[in-house]
Amino acid sequence: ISWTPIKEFKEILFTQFGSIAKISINRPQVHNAFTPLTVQEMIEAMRTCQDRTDIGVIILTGEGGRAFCSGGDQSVRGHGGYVGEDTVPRLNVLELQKIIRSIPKPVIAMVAGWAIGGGHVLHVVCDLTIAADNARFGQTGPNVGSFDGGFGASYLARVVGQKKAREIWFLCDQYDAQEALDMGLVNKVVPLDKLEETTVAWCHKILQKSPLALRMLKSSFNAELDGQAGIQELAGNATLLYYLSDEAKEGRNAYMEKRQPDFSKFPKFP
Ligand code: 2NE
Repeated sequence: ISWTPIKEFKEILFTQFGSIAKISINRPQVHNAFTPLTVQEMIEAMRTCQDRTDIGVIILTGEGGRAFCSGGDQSVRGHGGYVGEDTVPRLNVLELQKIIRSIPKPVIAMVAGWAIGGGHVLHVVCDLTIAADNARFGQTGPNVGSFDGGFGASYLARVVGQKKAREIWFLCDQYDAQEALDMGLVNKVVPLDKLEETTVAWCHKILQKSPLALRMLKSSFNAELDGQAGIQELAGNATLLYYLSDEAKEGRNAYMEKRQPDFSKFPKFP
């Protein structure tokens, strides 16, 4: 598979293959732990994927085959957050989680090796996870003086159930790919050398589907769980669909033509 660069970044690779975008953390020397800059770059890449109408599906992964992501880089964790060049402590990975969840295109976590701590939460918030047989999953927060009580706790519990989610956080054990599959934490496990091929094949299947149907489904899955923010997403999609209709266009045209709108010809559906 020949990936073409979309934009050069310092701590991630951002490439595409047809309508598939790949965002890959490029810090294999620390098992792809993220800094504020890594996260800022991933946010920018996600926003680009959202805006580009030729991109239909996004793969999130890590370089090197030994780790997806090992969470926040503890060497830059300061007083109140992770500190970048601007010396401001941040937890901007929470912003990235929200974008992954709300971007109206499927996001697939492609996990080889470690998905640990905040890196584990990143795969949890992706729509789908395909794991290599060398993948290992877990949270470490209570070991290293951290926790993620947002999606990292509540959405994890929706995925694997309350008892298992509490076990994952309270014991900080590590789980292999088969255990992750058994608890519904991942969608598929494949040999490491088949990981990218399989993920791309899933992407191509998805790309054959109706993009609006996928968009509506993603926001529908979110709506039940995400309160008013979830309803806003689903309702935004309803507005998008309404704007495509002649009925909505009559309202806009009448306003622009400084006349009363004539909605009489539009059916009052049962
Ligand atoms: C992932 C794990 C279990 C792998 O162990 P192993 O033995 O295979 O590798 P090793 O030797 O620990 O790691 C290789 C190098 O990567 C660095 C290590 O320090 C080591 O560096 P050198 O000794 O070779 O110089 N490295 C790995 N993870 C790192 C990290 N997160 N930050 C900085 N350097 C890291 C093992 O490496 C491990 O347990 N890593 C730490 C996982 C962790 O606790 N992550 C943070 C959780 S908190 C979080 O992510 C978070 C949150 O809870 C809430 C909001 C935002 C973030």
